[in-house]
Amino acid sequence: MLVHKAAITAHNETHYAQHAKALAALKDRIADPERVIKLVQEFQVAIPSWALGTGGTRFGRFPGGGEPRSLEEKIEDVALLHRLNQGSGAISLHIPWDIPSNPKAIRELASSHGLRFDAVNSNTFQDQPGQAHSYKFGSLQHLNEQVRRQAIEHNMEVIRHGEALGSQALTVWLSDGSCFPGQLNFRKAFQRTLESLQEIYAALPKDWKMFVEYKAFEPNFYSMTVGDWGQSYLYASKLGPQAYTLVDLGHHLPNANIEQIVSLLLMEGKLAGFHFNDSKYGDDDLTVGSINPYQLFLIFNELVEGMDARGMNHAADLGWMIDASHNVKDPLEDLLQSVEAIRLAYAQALLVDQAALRQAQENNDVAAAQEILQEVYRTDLRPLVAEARLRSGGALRPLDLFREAGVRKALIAQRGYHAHTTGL
Ligand code: AOS
Ligand code: ZN
Ligand code: ZN
Repeated sequence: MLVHKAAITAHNETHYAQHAKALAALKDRIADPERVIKLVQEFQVAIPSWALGTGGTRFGRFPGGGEPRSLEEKIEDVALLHRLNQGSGAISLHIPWDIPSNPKAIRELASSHGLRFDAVNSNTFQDQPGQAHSYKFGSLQHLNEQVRRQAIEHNMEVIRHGEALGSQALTVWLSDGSCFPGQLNFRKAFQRTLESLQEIYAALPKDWKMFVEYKAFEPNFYSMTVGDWGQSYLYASKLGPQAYTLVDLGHHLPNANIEQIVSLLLMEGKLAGFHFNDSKYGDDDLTVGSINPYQLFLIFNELVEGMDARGMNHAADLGWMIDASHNVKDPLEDLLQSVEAIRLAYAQALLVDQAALRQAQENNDVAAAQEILQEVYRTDLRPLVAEARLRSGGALRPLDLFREAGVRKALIAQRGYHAHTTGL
């Protein structure tokens, strides 16, 4: 482990006085800070295995060195994040990028670092070497029964890998769709996809969930077969109680009201959880909270209000995952920023005065409603999130410590500058 407990203790001692002062001032201003600290401590965000290396655009990739070369090294990286922030206690794998050769050893390695496996992801959006049939014209929607069979069996194999690791959910993201008008019969494509998903659903263990992720565009630019939450919801409803809709924040048409989508899916008991990221134009997969942190807060406000209305456990009842790609930042620094942004938005939402908001809504007091939301959004709650980290054994300032400890330099020395991660 590149950052020892002693280094975290020393770092925390250096920053403690300043932190304690900021925390005390904040505690004077807000209601029940202890509750927020405890809930933030419990709130863990899964790191995607495919985001530990440099992503890139279609024009190039500029790696920063020391990327994880194996699943074991990916787990080491997530363990390091978790050690620093005590908020990244899970990892989400993508098959076949991360097939564990020895699942028992991988499971033990993860649990020795306090990590669990969140949803496993299937991949029928790329052709793998030696694959019998191509996904050029889709996978679960394909006209050819043999292509569909291959994609169905791949998903079943992903479930088996997930079971061996203790995962309890399968995320299906399909790139299926069409690039030109007339290319596809929408109704028949939907029907074929549904039938394929039904076969996969039938193979789900009883305590598993299926997450159906939608995306409005890309790689097909005319239609996507799971193109929006309505379509995903249709599949999930027809499939049954173990199927849910997964919201990736970057998968909407510009200016979509994501918080409203979240609220209604939650109301229907069909919200799976999230692929968190941020975006300006499309599926940019940027650091969470880097472009539109207010939207993130509004989403969390709906989540907290909606989960409480259904008596749900905030930490355990939905899938909290990041889906990002890092082009110019160090991936680990970027992920530390993302987890911080998510926990901050959660803490803000916990402090919304829901009773006052309800009253403002019932009185059509629009100005008061805005004030209630913005009062908490504009309060700097970072000391609360830092306190949650501190109490769990993490660092007061994870990003600073990551830099002070020279983690990237050490990773480059260990793994080499040209180490290339599997996946993106
Ligand atoms: C693709 O745009 C989706 O966000 C999927 O979740 C995908 O599996 C993931 O981004 C890895 O490429
Ligand atoms: Zn995603
Ligand atoms: Zn995406």
